[in-house]
Amino acid sequence: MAKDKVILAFGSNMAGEQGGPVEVLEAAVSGLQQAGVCFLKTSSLYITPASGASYQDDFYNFVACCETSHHPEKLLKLIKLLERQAGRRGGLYWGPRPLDIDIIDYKFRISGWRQGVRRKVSRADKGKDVKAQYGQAKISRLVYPHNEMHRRGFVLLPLSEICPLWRHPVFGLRVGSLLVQNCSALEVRSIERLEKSIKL
Ligand code: PH2
Ligand code: MG
Ligand code: MG
Repeated sequence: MAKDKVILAFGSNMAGEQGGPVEVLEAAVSGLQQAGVCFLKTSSLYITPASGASYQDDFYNFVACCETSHHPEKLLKLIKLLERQAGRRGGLYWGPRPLDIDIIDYKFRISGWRQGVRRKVSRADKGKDVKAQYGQAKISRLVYPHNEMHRRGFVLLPLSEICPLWRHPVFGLRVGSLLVQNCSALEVRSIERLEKSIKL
């Protein structure tokens, strides 16, 4: 993947100001486009069981590869505005939400990951224990690559559809390897790909 691309992941599992989840997601895309974010590729829509707190409705998820000249802070501000406009309020951590937009990758750069705990690893260990090479991302508002995306089938599967060659900037692993290493077959099988994508 070229280095000036930005990857965004979208999710919705409840109705919002613009209608049902699909309408909310479409409004978010058009809000980003109006603010100068160019959509190069979008994945299919996926229906995914809610991970984390399972009592809630399934999510509609998709991933997009975009181009933007906005700085990360500006992009995040725009995302938060669109989430609020969709009707999202504080609410439960990992609770149902009309709109969630996560910055998965910002121009292949690394931010918010604790480099201080990076340790020397022997050649034999390389690629095995990623945490030994790079500390887990700290909790901060602006972290990229997203600090949990490498474990999430509902991000990795759509991403593998549109950017199969994408490599995680911290772990150096391709999206397909992350899927195989970190997601169970059961989880992957529970994800349903729809034959449609979000209208651009
Ligand atoms: N987002 C979460 C928590 N759990 N599960 C699915 N399937 N899809 C999501 O987008 C999602 C989730 C936190 O943002
Ligand atoms: Mg999220
Ligand atoms: Mg989010």
